[in-house]
Amino acid sequence: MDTNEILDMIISAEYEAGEVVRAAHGIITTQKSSARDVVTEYDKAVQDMLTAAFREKLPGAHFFCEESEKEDTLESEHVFVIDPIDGTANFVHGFKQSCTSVAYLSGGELKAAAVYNPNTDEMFSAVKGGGTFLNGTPVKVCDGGLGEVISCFGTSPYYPDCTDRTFKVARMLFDRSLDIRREGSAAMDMCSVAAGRAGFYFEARLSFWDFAAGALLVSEAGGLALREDGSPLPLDGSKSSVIAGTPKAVEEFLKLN
Ligand code: LIP
Repeated sequence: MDTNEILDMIISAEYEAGEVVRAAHGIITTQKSSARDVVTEYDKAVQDMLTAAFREKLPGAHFFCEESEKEDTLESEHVFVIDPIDGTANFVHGFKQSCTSVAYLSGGELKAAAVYNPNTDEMFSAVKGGGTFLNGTPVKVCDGGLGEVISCFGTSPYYPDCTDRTFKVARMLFDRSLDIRREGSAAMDMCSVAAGRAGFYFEARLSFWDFAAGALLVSEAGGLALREDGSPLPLDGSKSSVIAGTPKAVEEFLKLN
């Protein structure tokens, strides 16, 4: 399978998983690291659907998923980084801003990504070097710097040690941007940047499965996705801060911090 065929496989599996999410009811949560950090049967069901679909077509594939053991095989030929439901709190509480996020790596490099929001039927996709698409239509980041855009931010609610930093940045973004938004899904925030809806996004700490797909979608749409100090995002599975936005907005942010 070439990268485009692998992306088609990811997209098809995400559409199928979206049917499960749309039909969700009587959602039961199980606490993980805190009352804010929960998992549902739907997270696990979607993850199992995706891994089964990918294993069927690529038996030697490896997985780095939110709801299972993390593998240290990110340098393998076929690796799928999966957040089955990004924005779990939104999903549990009925906010229609959650998605399934899958990034495909080969040899340690991001090669393809697809993020699907079943609530809005929006499929964001990209292969490296091929641009970013929303439901098959090309999208690009918007123009302008912080003063001309909406900025998004995440609150890293699983990490209380990030709270002070988060709201210091959020206040700076509010002062310098047209307005701010906290959508509740890192992957959807990065899709908003890729589609030109938002011009900047910040989150102080995320897991690899939260940002892997969004990073490729933003960069293929002409934006930048980096650590908050401007260094490249890690692709080794480690957690990281994330900034993503138009080149001008990112440049402004880096000068301010
Ligand atoms: C969530 C992110 C969100 C972040 C949360 C959490 P989950 O992912 O999308 O932006 O603020 O801490 O990481 O846990 O819903 O997959």
